Amino acid sequence: MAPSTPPGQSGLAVVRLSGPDAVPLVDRHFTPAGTLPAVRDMAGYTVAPGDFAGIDEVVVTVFLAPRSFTGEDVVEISCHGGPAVKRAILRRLLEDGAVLAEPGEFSRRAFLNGKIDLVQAEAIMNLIGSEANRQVGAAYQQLKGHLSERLKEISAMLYAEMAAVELILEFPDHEAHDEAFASLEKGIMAAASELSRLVATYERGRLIQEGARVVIYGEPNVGKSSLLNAFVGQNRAIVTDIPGTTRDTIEFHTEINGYKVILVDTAGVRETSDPIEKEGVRRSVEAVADADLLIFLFDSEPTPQDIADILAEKGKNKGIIVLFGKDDLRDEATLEKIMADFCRLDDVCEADISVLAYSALRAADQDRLAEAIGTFLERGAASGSELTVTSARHKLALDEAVRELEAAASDVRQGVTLDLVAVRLRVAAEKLSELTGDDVSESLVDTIFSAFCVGK
Ligand SMILES: Nc1nc2c(ncn2[C@@H]2O[C@H](COP(=O)(O)OP(=O)(O)O)[C@@H](O)[C@H]2O)c(=O)[nH]1
Ligand SMILES: [Mg+2]
Repeated sequence: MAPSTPPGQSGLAVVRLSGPDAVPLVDRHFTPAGTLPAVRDMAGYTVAPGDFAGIDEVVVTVFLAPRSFTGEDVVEISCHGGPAVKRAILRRLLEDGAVLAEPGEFSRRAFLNGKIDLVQAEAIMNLIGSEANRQVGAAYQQLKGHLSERLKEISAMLYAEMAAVELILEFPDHEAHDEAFASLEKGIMAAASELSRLVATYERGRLIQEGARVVIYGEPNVGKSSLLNAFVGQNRAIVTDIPGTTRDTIEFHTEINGYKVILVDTAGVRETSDPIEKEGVRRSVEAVADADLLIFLFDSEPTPQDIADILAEKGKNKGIIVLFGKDDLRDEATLEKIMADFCRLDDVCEADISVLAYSALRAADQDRLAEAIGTFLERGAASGSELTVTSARHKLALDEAVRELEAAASDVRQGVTLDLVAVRLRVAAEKLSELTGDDVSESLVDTIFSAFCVGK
């Protein structure tokens, strides 16, 4: 048993019970309205309003095993969401023998009872934790079982190749021997390339799941904190005209084009003897290293060193937006000259860097910057709702499976004994089972479900 809604006040709250005693437990405390049946007589998927132990007017929903989320009998009590109401109902049930659920226990039981696999259980957690639309989309794809299905198809390919190995081993003198080897290698490579395609989606999957880290970078006093504040819509970071005001990195979570974006304000990078500012500079450098997209902010013209820095970061596969800030202080001719000078540099043009004029005082500039960030995020996005790997755990397992298969194919090519090939195929298949949880250690299951919230 656990409250499935968050603590505090709300219109309604849900207390959920799962297990063979769920129905008799609630039955003992619930009086249905009018001529409605008692909980023990309710069919699965039915609801009844009534009185719970003289505490509150509630609505009880019954799900009977195996047709419930956990696969066990489940009863949900929707009560009014007052903290004292919830406490009283929970206490009454606890006194009557109900046990409080661990975090993720309902999902864990659903997994153990075969209602969902591990990928789907993790998808539920991601769905609950989603901050942006794309996260919801990717998690829901996985919850619906699309990733699990693809993995099952690929596993089936591997089992077919294992059978082919057995066949060759059993009939070594068969005349079509060479063909069998060629087809075996082709089959293994086909499975490997299917898996590689999934692995390749992780680059975007990570961006979707973890959010894009967009780091504002530049010298002290160019307007970095003002830019963050303009996005937040309030004075989140301290802004003064004293260089070196920002000593720490400040993060703000927002959503652009449905993507989770973590906007990071940094201390300006400069030589300093102040130990606090020094630490700030160190953190800025760290933030830059972790960035997916860097906003280089200038209030004047970039120097050759600045341009070298921009190109170096671009080379590390980061997106770059160059902003000529405090543009309200410039006249148009100056801006045109700066832009022209900057864009005339061949290396810069080739590097495909967005360049914008910006003022923290102009709302339209926020929109244009958001659009430029959005364009970066959409880069390489597949059209439609392509299946995406969003978990590092999944990516690692897939990587290992691919490595095993590539080694197996190369073994076949080089005529290494097929026993070894069979072992590699089995290891690869096990990696896939580890992903879905068909073949997984208890400690991994514990780790995964302990990250869940209570009541799910
Ligand atoms: N005119 C103008 N002043 C700005 C703009 N952005 C920041 N400032 C001013 O520049 C100074 C430094 O800003 P701040 O955001 O603290 O810069 P940081 O050190 O890069 O974080 C402050 O006095 C701000 O008011 C802008 O777009 N236009
Ligand atoms: Mg600042």
